[in-house]
Amino acid sequence: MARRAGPLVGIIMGSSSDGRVMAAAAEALDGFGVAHEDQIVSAHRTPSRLAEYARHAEEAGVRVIIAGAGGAAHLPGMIASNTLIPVIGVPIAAGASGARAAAPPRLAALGGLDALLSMSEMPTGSPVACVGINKAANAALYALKILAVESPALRKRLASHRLAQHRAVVRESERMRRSGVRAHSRLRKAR
Ligand code: RP5
Repeated sequence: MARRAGPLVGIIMGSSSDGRVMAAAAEALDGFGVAHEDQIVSAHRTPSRLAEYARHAEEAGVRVIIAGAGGAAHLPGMIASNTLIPVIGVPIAAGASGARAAAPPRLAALGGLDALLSMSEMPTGSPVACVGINKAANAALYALKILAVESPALRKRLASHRLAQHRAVVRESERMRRSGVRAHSRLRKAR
């Protein structure tokens, strides 16, 4: 895949209150130097904008869309039904993690399970890949794997990332082996 100016990944979310969770997707993509464009698109508050966004993403050459939403969370499914670009949904524990996190969570009654089921149970015809609740970084890593199919350079970076994860666990294990699990977890808490 040749280097280009436009965004390869479109990050969208139903509300600015989803931003704190979705920032983890942007952070992961930034870590790999992959360009993304971030927008708010609400399936129920801005339905016409949703269709416009799907057209825009196709025209801009976006290869993967990461869509985060909470509650009934129809954003990823509706975007998927408007485009052929693969969509990865991030179910958000709405109200629990947003800008108003300090306020009593209004929509967190189902703890994100509502959004998870809305995305993973898309009826046959318009599939949405779905990560765990609030797992925006995983959505980005999955998007990177999709992009890596066409990019040997990105594939290499993902392989180094995997090796770095492996080494970090081995280092941590060695520390635990020396100190024992009780002291190790005390140290971890103190860190
Ligand atoms: C959904 O409703 C959004 O994705 C958000 O998670 C949730 C709450 O939105 P706000 O009331 O915080 O704007 O559409």
